[in-house]
Amino acid sequence: MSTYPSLIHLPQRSYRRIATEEAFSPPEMLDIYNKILAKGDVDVGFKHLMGFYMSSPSERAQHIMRCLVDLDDLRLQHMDEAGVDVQVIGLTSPGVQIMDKDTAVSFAPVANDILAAAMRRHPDRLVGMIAVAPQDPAAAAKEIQRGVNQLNMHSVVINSHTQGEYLSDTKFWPIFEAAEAMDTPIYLHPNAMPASMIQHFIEAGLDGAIYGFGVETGLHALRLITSGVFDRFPKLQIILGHMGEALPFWAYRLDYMHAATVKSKRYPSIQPTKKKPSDYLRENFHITNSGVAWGAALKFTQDFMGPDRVLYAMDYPYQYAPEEVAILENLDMAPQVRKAFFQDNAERLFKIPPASNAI
Ligand code: 1DF
Ligand code: MN
Repeated sequence: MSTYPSLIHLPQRSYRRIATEEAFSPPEMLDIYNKILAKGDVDVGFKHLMGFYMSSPSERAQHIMRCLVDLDDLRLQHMDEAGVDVQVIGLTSPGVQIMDKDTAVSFAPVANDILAAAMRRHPDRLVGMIAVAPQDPAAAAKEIQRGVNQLNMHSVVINSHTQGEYLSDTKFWPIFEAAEAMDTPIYLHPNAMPASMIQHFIEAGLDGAIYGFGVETGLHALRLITSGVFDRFPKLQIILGHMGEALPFWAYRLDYMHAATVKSKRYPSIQPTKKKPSDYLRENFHITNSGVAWGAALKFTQDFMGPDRVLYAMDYPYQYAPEEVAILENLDMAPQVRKAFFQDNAERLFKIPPASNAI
């Protein structure tokens, strides 16, 4: 672990730091993963992702596995040491999406119940996202309703594609219908690339969080935009991590080439949409800085999205880098924008109540 500037040197805070893309895995899920990994025909991306973390003797892998399964002392200790007051937690990638349909549908509620119990043990520190099995869109829609009504969760996590299938396919749209009706944003979190895409990335060692994740999740978000999801569900909100998987930087060219592609009737899959791609990015997305503690990129993203749509995230435990909190705190940022980034936007989007010890 690196040494990091002491948080003691930071200015007094009048706001909570809420980290919004934090991960956990129930040990029960790792048991299911072990069974999947033991089979002969295991998905190549899954093998290179969780297959690595669950078997590597490296310090990084061992640390991550220890942190993932803990929802109590170790996690709270790391939060305290990094100055993170609240974690918004999702089922780690690929969650249930790598499982067969029946296992996925039955395990998603189990994982959600485990997370809800941890929220009750640490009500001021942990906030849960609802895991769903897209393999059964109707069951996923029901689990969103149960998560809101019974588990006090107000957001959904989906780890990008489900065995090579994308949510742009209308068969998945009951999930969006439920999310829009229940006012639950969907965190579209990365997954290992599908087998049809991953080989050229693996041969260069670039398939994971280093680059492949961003390419694949950015593609997924664009597929939602170009397939007309947001014309059908105008209030739906998608959250993207990793500074929007670079999409704000693409926005100008996306608008130009989308218009050109539509006009030339080049592909039946690109039909006219009511708005420009950049309009949907600004109106139907929120972006977190997970994994990117870089002032220039954050300022650009706040400028593009507006400061009310950009949120803080650490990406614990995959990027447990406490020094990045100090880097972000020391950026030149207006006080109300800093408070929106660390606290207000997350409280609004995830419906997080004030701390119980607040005056
Ligand atoms: C990694 C990164 C793995 C993230 C993840 O899930 C993950 C990684 C297995 O570094 O290998 O969610 N991440 O969000 O950046
Ligand atoms: Mn993550």
